[in-house]
Amino acid sequence: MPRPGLLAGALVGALLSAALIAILYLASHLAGLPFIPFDVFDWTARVLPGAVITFGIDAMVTVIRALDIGPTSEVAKLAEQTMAIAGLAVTGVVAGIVLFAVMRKRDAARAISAGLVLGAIIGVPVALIVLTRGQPVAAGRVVAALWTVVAFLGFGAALGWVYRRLATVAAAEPGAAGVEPIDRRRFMIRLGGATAVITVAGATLGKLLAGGRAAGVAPAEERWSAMNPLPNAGAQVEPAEGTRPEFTPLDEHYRIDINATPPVVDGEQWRLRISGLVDRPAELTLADLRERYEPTHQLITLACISNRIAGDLTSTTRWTGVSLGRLLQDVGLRPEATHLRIRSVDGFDEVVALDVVRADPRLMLTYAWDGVPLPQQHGFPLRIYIPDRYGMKQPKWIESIEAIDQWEPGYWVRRGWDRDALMRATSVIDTIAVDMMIIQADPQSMTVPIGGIAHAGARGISRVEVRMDDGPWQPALLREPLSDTTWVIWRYDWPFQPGKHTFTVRCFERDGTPQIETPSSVRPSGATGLHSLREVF
Ligand SMILES: Nc1nc2c(c(=O)[nH]1)N[C@H]1C(S)=C(S)[C@@H](COP(=O)(O)O)O[C@H]1N2
Ligand SMILES: [Mo]
Repeated sequence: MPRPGLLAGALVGALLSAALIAILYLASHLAGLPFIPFDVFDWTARVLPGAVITFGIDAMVTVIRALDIGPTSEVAKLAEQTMAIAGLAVTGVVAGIVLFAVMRKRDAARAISAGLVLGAIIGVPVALIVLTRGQPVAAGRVVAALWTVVAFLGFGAALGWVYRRLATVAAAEPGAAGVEPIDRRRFMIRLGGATAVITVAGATLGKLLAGGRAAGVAPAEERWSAMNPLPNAGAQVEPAEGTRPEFTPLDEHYRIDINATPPVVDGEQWRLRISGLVDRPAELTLADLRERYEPTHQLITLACISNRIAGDLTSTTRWTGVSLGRLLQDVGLRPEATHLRIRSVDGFDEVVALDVVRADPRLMLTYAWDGVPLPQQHGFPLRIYIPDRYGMKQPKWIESIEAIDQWEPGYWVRRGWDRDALMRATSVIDTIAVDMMIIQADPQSMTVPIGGIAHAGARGISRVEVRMDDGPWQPALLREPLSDTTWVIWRYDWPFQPGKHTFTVRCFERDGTPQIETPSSVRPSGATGLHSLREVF
């Protein structure tokens, strides 16, 4: 009587891990537990060498851009989540194969014990990951770790039980050839049906629960942008048709961070701890920050250092918060303090020099975007704004600030990225609005509006130029920007000429410094190079 084969083990492992994933998912929404595949994925991302992570992200962005399947940051998060879940599914398949292989030469009656051992071998390390992660867990981290062990023991026991059933079905009819395979098949079909029901029910229910309490963004009509004209409403230069929105709708702001799902912070429980080389360490509530200090507002274009030339990892909104310089007066910095170490609930951290803090009053601890509390995925309840730096220098979900007396590398700096991460000047062609061709006084001469953005952190843009093919650089019109820290919308009305043409754009900073034309990749200091678009007319 043949024992069930390794292929059967793989199949059973796959079915049971699908059910396990659905149960873990449901539990995460039902009981405030972490969704374990995401926790393991996030942990892996933190322990793998920076070069491997960068390579992975880079490959992912290349694929997303090549396939043109949607906003890079959203698709990338979805891809990460898929990888996380696939990782557990693969683990389940391997576990199935291993158990079925191990049991071949053993008494089938001991399959459940063997399954439990296997469950513990997977579950205990995973539980340790869950236990030691810094993320806040609503149900408590110990509960989450225990739940992890229980879930994997359950998985292992189920695997063992299925093995024993398959083996005994075979053993029950010794010699009765023809009976045994059908029974096995029937059992497998039933198992498939049962796991499918669990998987679909768990996933559907979990999804419903997730939707029910989505930590959404405040409704559009409550936002600052719905109630106020943009400060440049009277600007002379109109964007060319097809230029991106000058002010990014809140739900379209790009998102980049090291979490498969954003950390959930309870705003009531949360405190900002200020400690280290200060005279009066403090613990501030969100209400303290909002009420004790005059709010500062700033329209800001943020960009990710991983944004490629003409990429979509950059957005603009209105930030509101407390001047950090002002806040520090109240805690009384000791003379030895030279830097601030900022830590976030997701294990992210950065170190900012006090010279930088003192040099720019716009540097702020931010609690609102577009007039409403920070969206969960953008760092609720508190993030920092450091003018002129890429996003990697600007922690979201801040929990503590410690004054220290030396520089230390932050999260991405330790992983090989630029220690200052000053934003590069960049310019992009968003549109060549052929459909909007404008007929001039002389009907023979028509112009096509070409437009886009230019941005150089807080250094401003003084000039944008556009070139057709290898022709001379022509000046573009600049729209008055939303502020001195946002991108500038430019426009060039191109005298139409039929044929194939390549358009290239370049910009100059406020002080005349030209954008770097030599192409370089995003790592380690941000992309440089010019953006070109080719069009056939
Ligand atoms: N705590 C925390 N803060 C973080 C990150 C992170 O992973 N964790 N990512 C940084 C990076 S790389 C960028 S580009 C910006 C993006 O901010 P956004 O997602 O709100 O656009 O957040 C920064 N702050
Ligand atoms: Mo970033």
